[in-house]
Amino acid sequence: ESTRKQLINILEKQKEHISGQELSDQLNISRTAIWKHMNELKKDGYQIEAVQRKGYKIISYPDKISENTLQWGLETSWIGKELHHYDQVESTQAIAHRMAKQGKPHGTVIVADEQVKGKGRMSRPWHSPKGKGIWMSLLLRPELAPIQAPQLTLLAATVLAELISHYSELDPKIKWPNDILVNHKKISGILTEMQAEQDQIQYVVLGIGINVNQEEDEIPEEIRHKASSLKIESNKTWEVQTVIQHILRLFEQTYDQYLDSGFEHVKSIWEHYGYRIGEEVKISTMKRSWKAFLVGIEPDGALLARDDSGNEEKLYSAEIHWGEGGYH
Ligand code: BTX
Repeated sequence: ESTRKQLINILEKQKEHISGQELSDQLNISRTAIWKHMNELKKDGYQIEAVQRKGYKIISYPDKISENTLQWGLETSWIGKELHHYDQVESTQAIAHRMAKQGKPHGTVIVADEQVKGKGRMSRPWHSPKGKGIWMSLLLRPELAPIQAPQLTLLAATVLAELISHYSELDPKIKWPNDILVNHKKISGILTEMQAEQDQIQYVVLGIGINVNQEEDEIPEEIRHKASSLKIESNKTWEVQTVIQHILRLFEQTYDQYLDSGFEHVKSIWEHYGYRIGEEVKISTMKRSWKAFLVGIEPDGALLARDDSGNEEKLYSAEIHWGEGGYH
């Protein structure tokens, strides 16, 4: 761990001021070195109070996100070790693909404050206003077969649902395959893109978009009936940087566990949060229209449904009438 990171850790835990001498003892560096670190921290937006004979105390944290601030306090072992932050990009997906081709490592993270061409699935647009959300792509190089790729998307959705559930009173749901809904409205979407050969994934770019601090009038009018933000739903402002760090940590942990022990665990968490799982919905495909009981998900990412006569069917892209609320 870097001295800088240790220094921040100590300061964070401290309720009162801590003296330069004590810091230099704990970190085993000179007081001049402490002083230099303090100046660096101030430059990066930390407000630090220095009181004579008492010492230092953090008054406020930087609100401007940077590669440094994202990496300090990031408790991961492989994800985000290489991390790139941009003020404005077209899409973090495009950057991640470029970096993948340049050979950047598994676990590389791309974060932007704003996307001007954020994209959803099937070339739909993804609204990504400046500083209001998390617009992030993860570059992964899993040793998995291409047919397992959908599991990574489902895994990412469980990570987001778990976090929202842990850090708020909200009741997040995962709408198959991978939208996160709160109160029937979409607050997050996941876009997984893959480069693969016959039987081996070369790389996956996993894009995560989360509406964090938008107010109602900052959601485009045409989607306001079906989209929302963490702030709108929870009535509090979320610290984007901290949320990113939590996501990366929990993603790493869940991913490692998944590689170790398989999909079962992810599947059960997914089904726990699954929107309308265990309920009846209407489904219409080209062939027929029917009432389906949603059973759960399958290892290949399909949604498993059962009809009135007990026949089970795997759905991949059926038109599902989710009913109720704004979301259709
Ligand atoms: P999706 O195709 O499920 O959702 C796109 C649809 O959602 C749009 O057609 C629109 O109706 C609605 N929508 C657009 N913007 C928002 C928003 N901010 N909140 C809620 N609903 C919205 C979901 O695709 C996948 C989104 C992935 C976004 C990430 S951000 C980082 C990475 N970079 C990038 O360009 N995309 C991914």
